Amino acid sequence: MAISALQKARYSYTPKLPPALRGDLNQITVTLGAATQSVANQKELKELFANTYGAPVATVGSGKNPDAGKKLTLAVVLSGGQAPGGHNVIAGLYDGLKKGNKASKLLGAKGGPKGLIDGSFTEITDSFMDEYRNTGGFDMIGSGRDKIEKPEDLEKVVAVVKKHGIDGVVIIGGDDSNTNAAVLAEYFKANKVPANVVGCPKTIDGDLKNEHIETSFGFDTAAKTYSELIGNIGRDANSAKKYWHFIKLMGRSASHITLECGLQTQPNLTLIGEEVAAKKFTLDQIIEQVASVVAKRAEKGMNFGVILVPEGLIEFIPEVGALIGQLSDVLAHDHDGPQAFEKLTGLDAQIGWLEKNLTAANVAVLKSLPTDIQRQLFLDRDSHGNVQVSLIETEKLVIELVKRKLKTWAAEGKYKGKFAALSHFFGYEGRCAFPSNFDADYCYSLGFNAFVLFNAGLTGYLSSIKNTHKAAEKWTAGGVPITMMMNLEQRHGKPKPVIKKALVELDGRPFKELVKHRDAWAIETAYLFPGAIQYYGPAEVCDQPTKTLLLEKS
Ligand code: FBP
Repeated sequence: MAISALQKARYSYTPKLPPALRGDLNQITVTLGAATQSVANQKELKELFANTYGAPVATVGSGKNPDAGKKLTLAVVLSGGQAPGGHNVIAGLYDGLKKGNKASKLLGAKGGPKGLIDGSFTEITDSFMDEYRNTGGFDMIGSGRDKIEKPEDLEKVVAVVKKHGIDGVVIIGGDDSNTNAAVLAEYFKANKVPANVVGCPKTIDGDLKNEHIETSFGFDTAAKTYSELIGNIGRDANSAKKYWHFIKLMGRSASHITLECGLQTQPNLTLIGEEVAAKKFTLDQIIEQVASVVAKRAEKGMNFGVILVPEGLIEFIPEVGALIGQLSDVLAHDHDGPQAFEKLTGLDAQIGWLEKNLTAANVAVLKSLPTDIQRQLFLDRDSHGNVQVSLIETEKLVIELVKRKLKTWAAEGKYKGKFAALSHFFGYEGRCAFPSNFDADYCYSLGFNAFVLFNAGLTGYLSSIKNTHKAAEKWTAGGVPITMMMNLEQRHGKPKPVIKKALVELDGRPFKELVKHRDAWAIETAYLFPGAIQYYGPAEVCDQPTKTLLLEKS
């Protein structure tokens, strides 16, 4: 197989481990703290997770470990969207396992959770692993968005675990996938299946974080990849001086990526979904805000600029969020009827059906949106019941409505500029990049640490590496019980136990930093050009974590 020069060079990069995970495994031990509580709905969660609820936080440190050499068979699953560093989680896990006992085995579930349900595995060997060290993507074993949740699927997993003699399962996934990890851990315990489950926090969205999980892996590389592109666009805009660039960024509901990219590149406007929700901005108020920035720069002769739009913005606009919420409920409950929505052809028939099934207020909002956006709002929800915001062209919606607003202002003599807008969407471009040094090190550590947690007999835990805003020399390792991060949320119209999403906090330092500068950045041309991720060179260029992490932890 032909490989690029960088891929070849990255094969021999040695990821850094926290000091607690280095050296002799016989001297690495886990200590347990006090019992924990879930972040909300304690009573309900205690009942639902009767065997795993309330487990203590675990800390990895030095001490005698007589079980270090235990022979184990583990299965690893990549779940959900790609995030840079997934292969390194597998590498860390594999190296830990083989360091413990050469005869231990790691089975990779093919195509994500489905591979575990069907018992479809690839055994990971030295040569297979070496082809994927420090590379992006999830192509080593593949990923998927299937859930392990239905009783029949849980039973199938039990049969697979018994058949292959699996002692533990590592789920590498985001909030929904790790919710599944907690469900599986509970199911194993309740049914006396001698297999444990440990999760690793993955998602470019950055919304799986809390006191113990400082960041999800992939966020660092993805945000840096988009920032490179945004910086390049800013420079192009300032060179040509003729276009407004509207850039939608991935991140699902959370605006962490957009905020991070805003801080890294200083565009004219960085919209944050969570602010829109908190301040209950209507769609018209948002459009007014954007159009004002365009008009103010036009007064100074600058008919160009850069605006960042989080992909989840649409859900946070109160009137559109209410519409999406009711649409999701109505569509979730409407699979079989003879008049089912999905059987209707044509937008008019669909709107006609919705007029009978939605509130009048929601119908009015729906009708006020351009037809392309209406169609996109009807697209299938994902397997976890989330609307697929990456498929909704919010950046084009904003452009269209700003155009209308500027036309009105021009007719009233309030605006005399020229408005030529281009739209971009950066998402998939960043999910499979070569992991930055930060993600390469962080992921390898998460995987190695997952092995240590198994070795200590823990189940229902997420692997946790802390102090990540500092050099790896200062990183620490441990485990956090998944039930501790859970609450009940409405999914498919029913309450469901899930890991609580971490959205952008308006009193958090990263957002405050944006607020401090945004009036100046709106009018000035203050663009920064971060350039491409660097893998070799001085630490201040290659090993810096995100601004979000530095601001949150410093
Ligand atoms: P995860 O939550 O599974 O990590 O996925 C993140 C993400 O990249 C979101 O930012 C985006 O909205 C979604 O996946 C896109 O999903 P898909 O890959 O199915 O198109």
